[in-house]
Amino acid sequence: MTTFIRGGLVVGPVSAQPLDVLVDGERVVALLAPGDTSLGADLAASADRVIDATGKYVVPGGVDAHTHMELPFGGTFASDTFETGTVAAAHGGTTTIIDFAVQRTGERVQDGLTAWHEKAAGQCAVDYGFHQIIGGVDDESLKAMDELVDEGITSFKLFMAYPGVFYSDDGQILRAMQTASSNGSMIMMHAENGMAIDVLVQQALAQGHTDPVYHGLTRPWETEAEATNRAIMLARLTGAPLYVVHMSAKQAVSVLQANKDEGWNVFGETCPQYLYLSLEDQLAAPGFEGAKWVCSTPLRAKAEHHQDELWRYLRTNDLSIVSTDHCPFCFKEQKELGLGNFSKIPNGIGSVEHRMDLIYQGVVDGRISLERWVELCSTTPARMFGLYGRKGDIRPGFDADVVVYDPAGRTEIGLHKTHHMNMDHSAWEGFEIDGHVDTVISRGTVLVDGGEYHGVKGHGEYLKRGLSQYLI
Ligand code: DUC
Ligand code: ZN
Ligand code: ZN
Repeated sequence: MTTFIRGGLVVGPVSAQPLDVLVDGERVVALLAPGDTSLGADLAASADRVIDATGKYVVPGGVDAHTHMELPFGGTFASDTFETGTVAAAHGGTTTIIDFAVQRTGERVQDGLTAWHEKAAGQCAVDYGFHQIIGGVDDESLKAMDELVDEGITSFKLFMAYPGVFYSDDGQILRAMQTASSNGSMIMMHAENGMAIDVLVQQALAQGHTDPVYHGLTRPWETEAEATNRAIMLARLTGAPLYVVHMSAKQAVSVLQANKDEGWNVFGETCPQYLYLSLEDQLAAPGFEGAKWVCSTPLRAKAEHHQDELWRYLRTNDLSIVSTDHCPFCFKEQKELGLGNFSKIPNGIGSVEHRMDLIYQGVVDGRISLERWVELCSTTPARMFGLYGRKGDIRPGFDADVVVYDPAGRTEIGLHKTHHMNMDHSAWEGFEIDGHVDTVISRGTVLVDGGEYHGVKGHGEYLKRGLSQYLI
């Protein structure tokens, strides 16, 4: 089966060029300048399928390096399964996800990983890999880290937050980093000072402050900046590469920037919610409505001016990646677990469907270039997590994961508009994007065309990842 995508502007991380793309089976086989007849006089006539991309961008499928399908959290589970979440991802032009397998405290790492394989196998619309959450650092889990690298799981998430749940203390973090340093893997860090936050939470509740906005007020930027600095210092001590997830505080990124500038392998990710949503406009919404936007790190105050700085850090590559931290919960019966006590609201926002659009809006708004959009959403996540060569670019030999994006189109986000995530609300209700995902191709198979879904359950394959291809 050959596919010929003609007439579009092929956008990569460094250039945007008018090129035709020839796909054979699951792979890209050639990029051809318009009029190039070296592979045949009329490829449009000989190809099995022709996609006309005239006036459109042809971009590598999105790589969302941070999702949580079915994550157990706060007495419930994230509401998207691998099936529903990857269908939603496909609609939004994301053709690869990297989800977090979970070792709960007291559980064996390998058992947690096996459970994740069982949840995902045969269910996914798009390709998927795993990071591993280490919920209990001990001799056995450190040994498992070495074994997992051989199984294509080359990054491990630790938590400085959530004492009693996923939390690791500094000694445990140091030991895990030493292991990562010796086996070449990446430590991913949830950098918030969980011990300090827990005290602030208890004090707020004791004063009768139960509304969702207190989730943000009890996790001030200092708790993120302090933990980020501590994580970086421990990484420097051990030589482990460090990737700080879901960064929302400009002060935390500033610490990261200083250490990057010194040449350390420390990297940062932010998420669409921190670029567009705020404590005042969403988290402090009347009544219990703000629960929809309870996530950690929290949405920050507009008054503190984080968003412009985060966009700037995306431009300067002090932040390297935009992922979603997709962790959806329904309002009814899930977010409502925290009625009368904000600390019981399950943490998370669903965005896997909207990342490519939301960050493209940054191109329209003049905040980032077209090439940087591709680099942040596809190329760097692929390189950071050992998938480059297959994912993250449109080049001969790469998987034919391609999105035809229409800059003249429009996307209205909302529960009754564009919404395939398994949630009873959209955190992005009312957002409008000056662009549109037209066609989505995964390994040569058309998943979405003109809004119509053609994918099949189980098309998505497990990706055994290599070590990071982004280290200095
Ligand atoms: N943050 C969230 O918002 N949800 C899941 C876990 C996390 O760290
Ligand atoms: Zn986290
Ligand atoms: Zn997360």
